[in-house]
Amino acid sequence: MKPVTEILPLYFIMGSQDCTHDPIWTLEEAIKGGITCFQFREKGEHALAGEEMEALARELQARCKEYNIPFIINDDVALAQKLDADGVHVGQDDTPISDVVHHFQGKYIGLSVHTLEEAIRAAQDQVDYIGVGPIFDTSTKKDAKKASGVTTIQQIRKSGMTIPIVGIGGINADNAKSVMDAGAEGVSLISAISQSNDPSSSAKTLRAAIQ
Ligand code: TPS
Repeated sequence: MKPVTEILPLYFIMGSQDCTHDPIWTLEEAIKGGITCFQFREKGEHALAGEEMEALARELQARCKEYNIPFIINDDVALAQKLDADGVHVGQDDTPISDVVHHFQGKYIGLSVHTLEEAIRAAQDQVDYIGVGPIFDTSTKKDAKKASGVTTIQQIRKSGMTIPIVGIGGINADNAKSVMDAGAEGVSLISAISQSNDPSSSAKTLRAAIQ
């Protein structure tokens, strides 16, 4: 397993509902452009379910394996176990984090946090990394909280915590650097790549922006 900080720099998240083009093509292009991690998040309106969802997950996982990119599953703990995914990412209202930590020893475990207090609890619960956001306004997650800018990341770092952080929410090539400068190990994003007509070049531009 790669050290967690190595997989965080350009963390791409996507489900079929987020894609302008074919999801498998989109992921392959994103990998070629230099993403460092992938999270499968099939959620919301137009999301696939059941066998169709699982078939897509397996296809995407195979692409990740081919290129040695960690394959993380959002929220669906049962699917993560069934597919032996490399990790799981959960939100504050999903499966209790202590259960996830217990069942996924040796896998990457991520948790979404919105505040310094939630970050402190996440570190106590021994999650491997936190997704802090939304940093900027996002139209991708329908129930997203209010954008906080990079303030929460700065507060977490000011408090002395060293837990690995990815910023998320409305991140693009123009604002990615500000997230890194605030103290994050990486940026996590959906639409900046999933809605691109050239996901490879979008990923490349993002990589350059965070160097
Ligand atoms: C690593 N989350 C917060 S904002 C957002 C999502 C999915 C939408 C971003 O879309 N951190 C991690 N994974 C998660 N699933 C979340 C947080 C939750 P866009 O980049 O299009 O604004």
